[in-house]
Amino acid sequence: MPKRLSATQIDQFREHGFVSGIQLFEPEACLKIRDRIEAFEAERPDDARWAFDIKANLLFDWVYELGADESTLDAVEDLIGGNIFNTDTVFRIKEPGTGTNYGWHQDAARIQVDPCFLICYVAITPSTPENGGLRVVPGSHKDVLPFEVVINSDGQAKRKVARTLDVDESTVVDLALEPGQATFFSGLLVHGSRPNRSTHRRIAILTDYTAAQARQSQGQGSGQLLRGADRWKHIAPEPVPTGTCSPTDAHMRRQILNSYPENPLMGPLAPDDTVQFLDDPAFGR
Ligand SMILES: O=C(O)CCC(=O)C(=O)O
Repeated sequence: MPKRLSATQIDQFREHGFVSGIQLFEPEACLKIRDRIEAFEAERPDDARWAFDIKANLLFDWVYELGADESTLDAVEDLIGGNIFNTDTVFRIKEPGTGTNYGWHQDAARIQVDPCFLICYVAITPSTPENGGLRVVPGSHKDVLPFEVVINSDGQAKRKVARTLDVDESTVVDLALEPGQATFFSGLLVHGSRPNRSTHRRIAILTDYTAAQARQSQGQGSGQLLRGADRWKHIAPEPVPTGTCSPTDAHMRRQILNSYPENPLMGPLAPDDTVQFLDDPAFGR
């Protein structure tokens, strides 16, 4: 018996690679989340850039808790089974009138994960076609599609990313969400989003949920086991943060990213590459 989703929603995820409009949090809870985000930005403006990016779930106790929400995990369990890791949470904030956008991509293009992880995109503010909400290509999750690797220059943290080639724009679907609603989509679904042309911030939080038995095609991933058990040991265990971006948490995140540098977001390491991620420059390496 599914725990949270209907059989139709589960079928839709399998067939089309996504299911959207799942209410995970109440709008009031989203206002509190937004307050926390904005309080951190006000107190530590220089840190928000790196702390809200890769594995923010290792830096903020409340981000960890959000990802571990039981009702969210019930939906995740319906889609990937009951042994669940959080392998990455990121904030994706688009300021009004800025160019930040995400070209067409499959997160699992450069490093494949078998079985593939799913991504939960939760809208903290409304997420609409006008403010650069999520857009997807239904049914594109069944294979890795041809892509090129580029250094992105579209307003995000600079890193190598895969960009899917030859997307047929006539097949694209815009997914509008109200605060607290989520889209669950396969890490292989082609998706992207355009700049925010509205007069308000667009805030979304994205979490990758990975089944404990999953293996990466290259390198070893790491994650926080949120539900069930891990008898496979393919994914290295990560600790839970103790504060809100304390020096201890920041140091722990750096150690994890240096120890397990190859993951779907950071991509494979070429022999002459050095590990690259945004961090507090004051720490050194
Ligand atoms: O926030 C968005 O609109 C999409 C983000 C995304 O696709 C990504 O971070 O890989």
